[in-house]
Amino acid sequence: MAPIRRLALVAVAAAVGVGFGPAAEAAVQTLVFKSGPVTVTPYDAITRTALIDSPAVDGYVTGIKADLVDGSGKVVPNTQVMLHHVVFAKIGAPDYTCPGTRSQRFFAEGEEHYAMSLPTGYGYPNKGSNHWGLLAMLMNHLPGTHTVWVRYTVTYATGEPLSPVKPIWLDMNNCKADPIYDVPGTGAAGSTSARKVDLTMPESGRLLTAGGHMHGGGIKLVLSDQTCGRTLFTSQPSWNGPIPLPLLHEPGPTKMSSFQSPLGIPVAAGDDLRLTAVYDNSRPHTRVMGIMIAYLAPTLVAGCEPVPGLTIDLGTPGPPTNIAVPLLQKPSGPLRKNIKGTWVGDYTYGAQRVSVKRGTRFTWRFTGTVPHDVTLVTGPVGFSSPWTTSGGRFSHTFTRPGTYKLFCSLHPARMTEVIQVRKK
Ligand SMILES: [Cu+2]
Repeated sequence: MAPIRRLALVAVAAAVGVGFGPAAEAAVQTLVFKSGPVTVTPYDAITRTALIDSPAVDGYVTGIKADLVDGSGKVVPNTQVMLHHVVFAKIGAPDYTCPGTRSQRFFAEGEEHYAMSLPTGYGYPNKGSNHWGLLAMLMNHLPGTHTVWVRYTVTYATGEPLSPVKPIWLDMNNCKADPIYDVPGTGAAGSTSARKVDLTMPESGRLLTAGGHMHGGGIKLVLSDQTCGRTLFTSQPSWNGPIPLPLLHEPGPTKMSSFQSPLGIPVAAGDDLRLTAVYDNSRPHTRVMGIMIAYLAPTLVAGCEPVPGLTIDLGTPGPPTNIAVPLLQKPSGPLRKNIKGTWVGDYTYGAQRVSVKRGTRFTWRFTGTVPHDVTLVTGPVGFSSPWTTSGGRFSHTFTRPGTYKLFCSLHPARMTEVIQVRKK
């Protein structure tokens, strides 16, 4: 993985009297930080974890957003190098829904470019001694190798106590670094696939803001309070905006709606808070996510108090676009009939053209030194393997006949395979 390093503070606005106790003057600063450089080879995806700089004095994060920038500080758009997703975490602090990791996820964004902003008077508490880490996944849509930095802009309040908020991370398979799953896409036109995750609220409070993250094929993310039998907020995807070319995966939403509310959505201790991710199921969508991060201000709440009006940053939501991703590299080599598996090496599949009978259990044996996967691009049923290195294996049973076009989602322009599944 990436070298772990402390990185330079790029710009700090003037702050007066920071860190001198209650008498200190209140100040709000805009802090701009950069991660270390990340170099991405042509058409490849890359993941990075790194320790990053954070505010040097005690205070509160009241807003945060992130971008990719080039060496001159210019923003790099999604159509060039895509910020698939980036997750910020406070190291050593327990996460709300995944306390075992000792890594408190407090902000995330992706292709939809969510910017978190808390209502006045609230902040995410941070100490100058805290350490931040980031997990980023980037994808290069350009034919050349490019080096980029994750730039993050933090609005930071010091010198006055704010009401603290706690970030609540909800996703469809919590506590995994890569919280993905596959939508099989075996339903009729108009059919959907829903997954859900539940959190029994350990305390009462008010949700002040939340943003969502979905992938291609996403219809909506629904946050509900099952105890009160009501929907609290629905995050909807927008699909307008330039499509990054060449297509290296199914394009994700260009925006997900978010809300902000100074009064906050009341949730009581013991309430069953549920996040439901709804995807189109009329065609496969592989490696999808359903994530919401909501910010809770703990306070006394009676059961099922009325939900106040929300300020919603809606975007222009609509149904997911139907875009078929082609294989960028034509699978080559001899047609291998009725084999039961193949190997996956660095940047190639052993057998790239395969024909098997329905019912065949096919096994990929990984031999590469860098992680690869097997991901359905188009075909009768969506499936994918985890990122795997040498010694790992993955099996899939082909129950439906048809043409399965596959690639490695990390190296989609280099590693392709097609499996023809015959009725007999
Ligand atoms: Cu690969």
